[in-house]
Amino acid sequence: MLEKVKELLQEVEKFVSKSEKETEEFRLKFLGKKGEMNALFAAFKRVPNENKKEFGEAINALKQNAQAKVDAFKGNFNTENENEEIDLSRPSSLDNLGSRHPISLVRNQIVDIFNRIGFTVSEGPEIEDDWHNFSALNLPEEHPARDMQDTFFIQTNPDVLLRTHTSSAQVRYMEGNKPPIRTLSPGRVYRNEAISARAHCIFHQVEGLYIDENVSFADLKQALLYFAKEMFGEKTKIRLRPSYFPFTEPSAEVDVSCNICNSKGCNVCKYTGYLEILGCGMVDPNVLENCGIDSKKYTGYAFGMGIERIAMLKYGVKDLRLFFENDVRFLKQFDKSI
Ligand code: 2NM
Repeated sequence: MLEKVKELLQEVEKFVSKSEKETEEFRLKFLGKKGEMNALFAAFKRVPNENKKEFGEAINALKQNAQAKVDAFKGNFNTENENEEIDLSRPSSLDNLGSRHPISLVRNQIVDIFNRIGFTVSEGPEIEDDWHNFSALNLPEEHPARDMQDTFFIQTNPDVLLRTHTSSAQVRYMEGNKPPIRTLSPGRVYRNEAISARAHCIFHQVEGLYIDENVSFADLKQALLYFAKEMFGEKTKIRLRPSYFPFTEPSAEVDVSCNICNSKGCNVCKYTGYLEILGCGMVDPNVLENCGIDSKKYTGYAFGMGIERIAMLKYGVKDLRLFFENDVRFLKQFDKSI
């Protein structure tokens, strides 16, 4: 008798259910009215007194284990598809796929375009020091960007700040690499600004840097024209206006032709036919020297753009705050491709 109980105990331990039907069959076999347990409890009465303790413990353990198995497997299977073969190699349902954030979509697109002409991505820390964010970039002591008004500093230490541009990553890249350099630094930047439809204290930039012998302003212009055509369409034209940045000389602001009105003038381009998309220039020799690059041998160009601004133009988004609120009704309108 005891042998039989031990065999059943082993059977219970080994049992793995593959369906709701198998679980029920198992339950009936052990715990059903005409099942093994009831038969064993009936047999218990005929067991000699001296064996009752051992036998009783064994059948109680068997019952508990059988019940535990039933509890573990019950309700684990979809009874509607009981007889269907399950194809484990089938791709899962795509119904609830999320979408990429528009800032990521535009950043990936910009990175892709510059990858094709030899630029590779180099990122840097968002928490920076004065040297990498300001001094190395030729920003004079009295420059307004250094002001508390514009930059988030760690209260107790003016040498710990949130980077105000991704150029700081490029300073780090120049310090650690020899020309030729072709690098692209996308990332989050911070400025102490009042939040509105057109400004935010946090936004995203992509900056590019190319350093080699004989790099010229014409090279810069050609690279930017290529970028504008890839980003906004083959017919796109660009226009450069003289400007000023502490880290480049000469410097320029770049406009692209408005493809909403074909440069005829509309309310998006404020009836100018052009939209400003980036700033650029030839890297100031002081910046090269600060980063350990011989400015007599090498020249370079650099450019920087705001990803939000390009995303607003590309998708017709009127309020920058939408990019930071993560309202799914906004986000689900964008590309589902990965
Ligand atoms: C801009 C405009 C002009 C720039 C300069 C550098 C560096 F690190 F090489 F000096 N990176 N990016 C740059 C130049 C950025 O953004 C509007």
